[in-house]
Amino acid sequence: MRIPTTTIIFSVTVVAAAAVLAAFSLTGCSKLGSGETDGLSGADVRSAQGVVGIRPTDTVEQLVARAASVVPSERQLAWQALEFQAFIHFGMNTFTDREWGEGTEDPKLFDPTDLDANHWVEAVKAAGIRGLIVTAKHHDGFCLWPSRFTEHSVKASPWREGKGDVVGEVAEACRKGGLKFGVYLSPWDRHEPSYGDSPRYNEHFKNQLRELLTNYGEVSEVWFDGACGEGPNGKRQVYDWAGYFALIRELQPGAVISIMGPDARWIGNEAGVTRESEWSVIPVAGFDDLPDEKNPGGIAHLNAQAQDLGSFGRIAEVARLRGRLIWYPGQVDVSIRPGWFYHAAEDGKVKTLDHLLEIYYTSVGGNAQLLLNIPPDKRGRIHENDARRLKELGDRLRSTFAANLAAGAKMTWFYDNTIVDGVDDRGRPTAHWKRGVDALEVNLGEAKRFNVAMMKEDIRDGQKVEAFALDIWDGTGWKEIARGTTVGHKKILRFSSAEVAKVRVRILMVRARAHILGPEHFGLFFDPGR
Ligand code: FUL
Repeated sequence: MRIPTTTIIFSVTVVAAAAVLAAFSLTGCSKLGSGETDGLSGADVRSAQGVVGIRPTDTVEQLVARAASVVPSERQLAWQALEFQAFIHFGMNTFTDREWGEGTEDPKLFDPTDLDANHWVEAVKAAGIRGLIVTAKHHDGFCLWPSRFTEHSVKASPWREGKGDVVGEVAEACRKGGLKFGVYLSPWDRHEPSYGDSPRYNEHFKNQLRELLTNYGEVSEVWFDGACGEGPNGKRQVYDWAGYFALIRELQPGAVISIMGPDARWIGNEAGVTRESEWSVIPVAGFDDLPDEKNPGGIAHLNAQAQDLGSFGRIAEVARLRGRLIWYPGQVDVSIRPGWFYHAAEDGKVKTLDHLLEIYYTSVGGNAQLLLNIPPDKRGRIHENDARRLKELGDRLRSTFAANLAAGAKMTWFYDNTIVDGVDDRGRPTAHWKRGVDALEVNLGEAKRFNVAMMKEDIRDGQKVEAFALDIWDGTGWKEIARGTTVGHKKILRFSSAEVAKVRVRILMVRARAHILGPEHFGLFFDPGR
């Protein structure tokens, strides 16, 4: 819903209605009949606030209010705060120089000469990464941990004389190094004989999940890949998604289930490209969170590759069919090299620093989480070229974001030209919370040079901003230097450097009065490399 700041009377009316309706839907009053809006299909996979029903009879104001009322679960909040994670593709393909194995590879081929998970952790931390997800089992079915339920694993390899456990070493290194730890477990398994005999394989898969979720301490994310290359005459496996989700919720309630799961959605490509407007509030024309194998990009009823996933127009379109609004933030998975696995032939094709910065700014700075893949080589080490690039990336980000030039600045919120003040228990201006904000003026006290601006919404209360502009005071008047659409968890803007003492954010369109912009929600920085 577009609420132009110039038409204050209209916006006040809509916002007041929005606030009332938002509260209404949070207490469950907006729910449709007969459990349709539960969004819980067997497994209790989504918190009540994370789903709100929408229907053809909803008015524009009701839809806006419902959209503004959807909030993340605690696990999604913690996950969004991570911002930047490492994906580690390592396994049989590393030794066969392939991207997809057949499942028939001899386990004896798996023999890293110098595997050191602590080195992986240190290499990715140099980039500023906060979590790591390892491919415990890729499509070829070879397990990086000594699963009791198959012989096709590290147990049958010469590595550490068959006594090694890559998953265990990685989990331990992450804990030691202060990184979150997650697992990728491919549902498609080209080795396991029970694959295609649906109940038997589902049992097998759950057994493997149970091992991973009970033997390695805290698991913060389970990444379910939707890929399956069986083809028309291949095996047909009906996955027990509800059963998998229930098991994860039972054993690791804090773990986010990504891609073929309810908590984080695939961004829609593997090139590191984020939409200009990334919404975490997504309308879906269905009432369950179960993935659909025909749609490898995530849960059914959602085409994760569509350009428009969350605009108000899209919400209205889905409402006509009846559906739900869910909190479903995006994750950008992309490899530092062309392939997901290590290939010596790609040693010279590590993405440039500029390319990685572009990906970082548009994903982390575009309300999405960045999951950057770094594939260890046959030694079991991160190749020198990749390690060097990770360090360069981290150095550049650290030198840019070390000092927030707006820290300590005098911030003034304007609402209908009225200055508001007062602070609530979360440090937010109270009057601002009650009455909304149209603009934030930041007085730096003296002229400072910056070329990067950062904004955040307090997403504990949802995502509301649809458009905003950034102005600088040039001594005589305000001059617009940048514009953005969605904000969400984080928006970062880059522009030619300015040296001024005063800047202003104008909120142009909101779904409910934006209650962003506490001092920790706005920053100005100088990127020395631009
Ligand atoms: C895809 C897989 O087929 C690739 O091998 C890789 O694991 C990527 C992250 O997901 O669907």
